[in-house]
This record gives sequence, structure tokens and C-alpha cells, in this order.
Amino acid sequence: MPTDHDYLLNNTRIATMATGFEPYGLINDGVIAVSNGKISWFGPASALPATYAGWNEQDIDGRLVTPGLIDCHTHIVFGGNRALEFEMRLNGASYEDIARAGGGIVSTVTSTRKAGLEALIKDALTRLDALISEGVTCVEVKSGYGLDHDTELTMLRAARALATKRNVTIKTSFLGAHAVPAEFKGRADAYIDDICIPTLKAAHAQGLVDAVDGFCEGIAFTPDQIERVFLVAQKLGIPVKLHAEQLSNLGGTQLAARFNALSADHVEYATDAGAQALAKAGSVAVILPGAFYTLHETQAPPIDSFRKHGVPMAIATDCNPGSSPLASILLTMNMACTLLGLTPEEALAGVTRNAASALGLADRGEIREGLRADLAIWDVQSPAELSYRIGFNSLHSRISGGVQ
Ligand code: DI6
Ligand code: FE
Repeated sequence: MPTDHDYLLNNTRIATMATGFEPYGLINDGVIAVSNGKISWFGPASALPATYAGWNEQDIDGRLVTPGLIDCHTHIVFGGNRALEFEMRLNGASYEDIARAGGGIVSTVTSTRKAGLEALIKDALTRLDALISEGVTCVEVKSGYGLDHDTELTMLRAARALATKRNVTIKTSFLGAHAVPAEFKGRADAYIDDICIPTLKAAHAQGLVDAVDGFCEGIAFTPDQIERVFLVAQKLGIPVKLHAEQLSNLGGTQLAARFNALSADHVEYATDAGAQALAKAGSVAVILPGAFYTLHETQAPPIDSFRKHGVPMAIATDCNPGSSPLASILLTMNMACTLLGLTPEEALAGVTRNAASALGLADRGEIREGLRADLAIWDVQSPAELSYRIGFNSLHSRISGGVQ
């Protein structure tokens, strides 16, 4: 017998995003049965089993249903903003110049340390709500603007708190190796050993860490320093991911692959060999068009290599105050297509199936029996419309864990 929480979505077009059923795994005149927060059946109305007779029905009026969207790389917890640096860049300074002059990530660190838990939650909610309004049901949130023991933990607590304020899944990544804080200037190794690693251990002991991330870059940490953090993550049984080859190539992609990373992110300067390494490791390449756009980057990630070697591609907002002040997953999809040449189908897979893989989540990202009922319902005819429009939100409604 169905409970009050069990229902059928009738008269839908379903983009299941199941592989092997391209384009989009489309099913016309479809039905989705939701039971106990999960998808218990989906398919064409003509094949609906008789056991579903008498269930509550909702007529979706022919609208398109997709998996709930997943933003698998964000920094939405932070204090302050960096509009001033936006102005500086437009007056000729580069992102790296600003970082070296003590601005950039380190300036957000100052505002984040001052903010306190409640203000961090309140500010992050404005960005989370923007994502939710576009059908997002799962968001990854990184630390990395504390860079001291207490503030890194506060950031992760703020991220966890978001899931108690909204019907959304939050996955946390510890990004202690994001930048060298001012008090450790010129002493990156000491920062890794004395702050980053002990803080990771403490955060893990408090259940605050779902993955460990790092920034492998000339203005951040060397592959050797990142490796030291990854070895600790490995010992603790926490999966890793990496900001790799964003501004230059230091071999971060290969390093991530050696640790069977969930993902290598940015990857503008990754090579064909890097793509092969990711393919072998089963890691996802996370493409971040918002940072590419904001920094006027001209080197595009090697999309053709990822395709050729079968590396799954996810896309994400990278929502952060410096290189990607972007809280629109739909605009991200459009940018991935228009700036980087992804197809609309790759863009949708990038915020559903492949984004789930980038977070190690096997229970979502497609419309399939047994998966979580995380769904987005759209006022569009074809799935390509989601990537095609600019600055237009066609979300009709959203279901997270079966709850509307
Ligand atoms: N790469 C990025 O794009 C963000 N962090 C990172 O490692 C930028 C963070 C910032 O500029 O505040
Ligand atoms: Fe990032």
C-alpha cells in the first residue's frame, strides 16, 4: 500500500541521463513513481505496473523532468567579497599579481576569520538559495578560507549547517591546502605540517570531512606538498580531489590520478597524458567555465582528449569570491557549451551523472529505480533549452529526497 509520501508523477518527458540510452535517456509520456524518498519505478505510461493503481497522481503537464542538478565544486562559505579586485583586474593587474601582493584568496581569509559561524551561514544561504532556485539538489562546499585550525573547522560546520536549513544535500571538502596564509608567508612546508595536516585530522575526527582537496599551483602548493596531505587523507580513508593545472601545468592531474582521486578540477593546462591518467584512474574531469570566463583565460581544457580517452566530464560553478563569483548552474551550462564547446547533452550529464561521480555518490545523478528521488521539473520542451538560454530560469519545481 502506498503511504502519503508515495506518489506518481504522470504525463512527463523524462531525461533519465542513463548511459547507453542517448540522447539524454529520453522517455516520452513517462511516469515516475516515488516511494520513501526514492524512485521505485520509471518508464512509459503504457508499461506502468498494475501495482501502482490507486497511488496519488500529479499531472506534470508534459514538462521535462531531469535528475536534480548537482554543483560538485563550490566555495560558497566565505566572508566579504572581492569586488575591489575585480576593479583592479580591469585596471590591468593579473589574478596572480594580486595574489602575490597579499590580495586574492588571502584577503578573503581575513574576512572569513572575522565573520563567525552565524554570518558565514547567513551569507552562504544567499548563494545556496540561488543554486536551489535553478533545480540544484546537491552542493559540494569547500573549506580553505580559514587556513587556521579554528576557522577551517568553523567553515566546515557552516557548510554542514546549510543542510539543516534547506532541503538539499551538502558534501564537504577540506581545502586546508588552498593558499599559504600571511603568517606563514615563505614557509609553505611549515604550514602544511603544523596547521593543514593537524586540522584535517581534527576535522575528520569531528565528522566534518567528506573529501580532501588541494590547490596545486605556483601561487599555492607544490605537488610534493599536496602529496603529503593526500597521504594523510589516504590513511584516514577519505577520498581526494584536486584543483589541478588551472593556471599552469605542474603535473597535478597525474598526481590526482595516482591517488585515484574522485576528480581533477579546472584542468585548463592538462595534457593528453593527463587525460589518459584520469581515464585509467576512473577520475572525473571537473570543468569550471566561471573561472575560465572571469580570469579571461584563453587556454581551454583539453575537451577532445577527455572525450577520446573516455574521461567523464562534470561542470560546476566554482562559486567563490575571487575567480568565479557565479551562483548560476544554468549559466555555467551555457558557458560550458558556448566557451568550451561541450554539447548540451554533455553539459547536462556534467551537472547530473558525472557530477555525482565527482562526489563519489552512487545513489543519484540519474533517473533510475532505487536512486534518490532528486528531481528537477522544467518548463521546457527539449533538454537542450537548459543550456541554450542565457539569464533565464525555466525551473518549474524541484524534488529533493522525494520532498517537493
Ligand atoms: N581555484 C579557484 O578558482 C578558487 N580556488 C582555487 O584554488 C579561487 C579562490 C579565490 O580566488 O578566492
Ligand atoms: Fe575552486
